[in-house]
Amino acid sequence: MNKKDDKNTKTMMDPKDCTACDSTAQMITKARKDGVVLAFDRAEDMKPCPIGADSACCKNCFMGPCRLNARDPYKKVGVCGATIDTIMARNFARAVASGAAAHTDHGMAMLELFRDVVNGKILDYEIKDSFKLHSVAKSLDIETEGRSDQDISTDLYKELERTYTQVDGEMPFVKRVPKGTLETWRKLGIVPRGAMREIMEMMHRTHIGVDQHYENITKQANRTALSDGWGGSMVATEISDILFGTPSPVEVGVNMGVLKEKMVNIIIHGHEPNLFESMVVSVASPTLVQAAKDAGADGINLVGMCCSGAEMMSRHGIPHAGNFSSTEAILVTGAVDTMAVDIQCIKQGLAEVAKCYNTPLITTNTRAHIEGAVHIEFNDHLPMECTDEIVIKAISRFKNRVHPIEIPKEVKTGIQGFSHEYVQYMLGGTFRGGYAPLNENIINGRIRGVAGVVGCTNPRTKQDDSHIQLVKELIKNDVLVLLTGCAQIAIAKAGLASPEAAHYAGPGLREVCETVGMPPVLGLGSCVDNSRILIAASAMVAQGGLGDSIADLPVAGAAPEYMSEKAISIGHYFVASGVYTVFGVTFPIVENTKFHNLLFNGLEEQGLGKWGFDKDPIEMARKMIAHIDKKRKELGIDQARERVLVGMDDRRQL
Ligand code: NFS
Repeated sequence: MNKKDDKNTKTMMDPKDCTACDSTAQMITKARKDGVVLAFDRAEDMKPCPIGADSACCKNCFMGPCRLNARDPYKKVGVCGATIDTIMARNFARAVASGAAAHTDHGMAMLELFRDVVNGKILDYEIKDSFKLHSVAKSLDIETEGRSDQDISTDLYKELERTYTQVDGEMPFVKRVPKGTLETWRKLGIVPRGAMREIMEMMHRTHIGVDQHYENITKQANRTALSDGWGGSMVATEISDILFGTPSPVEVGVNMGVLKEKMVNIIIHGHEPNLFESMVVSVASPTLVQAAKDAGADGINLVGMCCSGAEMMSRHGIPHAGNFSSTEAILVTGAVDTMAVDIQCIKQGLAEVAKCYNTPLITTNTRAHIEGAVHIEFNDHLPMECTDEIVIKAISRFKNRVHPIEIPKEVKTGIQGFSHEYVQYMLGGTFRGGYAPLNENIINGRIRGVAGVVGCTNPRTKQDDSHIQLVKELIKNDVLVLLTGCAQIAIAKAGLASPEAAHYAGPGLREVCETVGMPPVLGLGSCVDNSRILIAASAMVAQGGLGDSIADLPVAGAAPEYMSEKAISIGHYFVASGVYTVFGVTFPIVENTKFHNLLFNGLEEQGLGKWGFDKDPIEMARKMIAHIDKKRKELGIDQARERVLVGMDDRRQL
């Protein structure tokens, strides 16, 4: 039962403290009135286990689970003798392996689709971006001159398959890694081979009685994470661009106000673009549009949520209804006629909430069924069979709507869809495309540095709030911000994705934004599209003037509201690529231990990046800016300006 009794309702947290998103707050209030429980309330109800939160417990075998005391971490060991460092390193490494597996399996699904499009077995999709096909092929030294797309694609498939299956040697996209970074990886023995091998070895090593040195476990965690960033995730992004088109800037509305009371509202939530791409075709079908009209609707309204939403928003300008923490809340509007999902970040709680509002929740992927949801399997060979049926279910629900509708009004319009390719045209012009202007503006100090702000929202913290505060603080200090995933949606909802938001930026960044006509934050797409940030970082190194490895760049990363293992994998591949990366909410490690010291200092001494942690977004920004300034100093380009201190007035405005 999903209802909560009245006596508990009184003690609940004020919705305004649960989220900075007014629409979501409005729906939390309504849900409570309707007696429906959302993740925000479940989070209040379920206090995190303190031993687990510190990663001081091990359940990798059945002599345990063993619990060590985080306050006195070296006092005890597990039954097998495992120390706190071994236990934490194993738990951390398994999170990396799980996150990497999610991204690489997603990438592999895209690669399989590509293979069958190329060999003619799948006819409903095609290669939309031949230019991108050629540029990816060239980056892997595949001959393109005078060859057909078909031949290039066949070679590209064969080459990229190695990303997964190769047992020895270096992964294909390692060719894109800057020289200095690659030398460090080779010296440390962490160049990824094939993702399957790295993930398998990671799981093996973390089995009871195998790898019991935290440094050696971390070494394999580095390699596993890199097989995600420069492997599975990068394949997912590049192949999706080839098949569906490389994003370029597009104006899009974001937040729950994109739902339309008089239309059949369909939400797609998940991560793989093929389902969504097929939905776009289905909702345009004249027969189905007519069926919707016959049911009394003005038409069909297709919107996205979470990462597949972020990807479709960036690629095609499809409206986006909200990020991870809003997926249950939006059902409370009563206006969602169907929510169809595929993989990742799909809360099981959606099934109960959907039931309360008579909304069909449809699972579509063979890997992800949910008890209580309807399963309509999506098949790349016959995609419309599934997506047409989803539309039919939605029309039928529209016809039989029984719940009163309450749609929050908020919609913020901004510019999305900044692929790394577009960034170079935008800054360099069509004829002079390149990263020279970005590097020049960094060197002359107009842009202090670049920050990637990425990752989830988490009901353990006020939704969107840390993202907004962090990003405002960064741009105010002339740090250009690149966004992906749910962070991108949080910032879009706050109205910071429009060129007018340049007035929040410091004078240098503002000047660049106004000259180019761009917002001070650039949304790059979904979480697998973090690979675009890696490519942009490599391009900055290749352009010259900012060192010879990613670790030399005045850049930093953050995931202030993360919650998933995928985010740990992303954070770790940024660290292993040379980036200082700060997480918020919680960090699953006991402080003042050897493993903690390795992640937060030791890796940097090895020539990689390092981890940071802070719950306070302003402190987080301070740490990132201090790191950027340190790198500027090391590069000898620190003559630029002092940091702007944010006054009380500014903080109040935030
Ligand atoms: Ni990323 Fe996307 Fe969002 Fe977090 Fe989940 S949707 S892959 S994991 S919650 S950003």
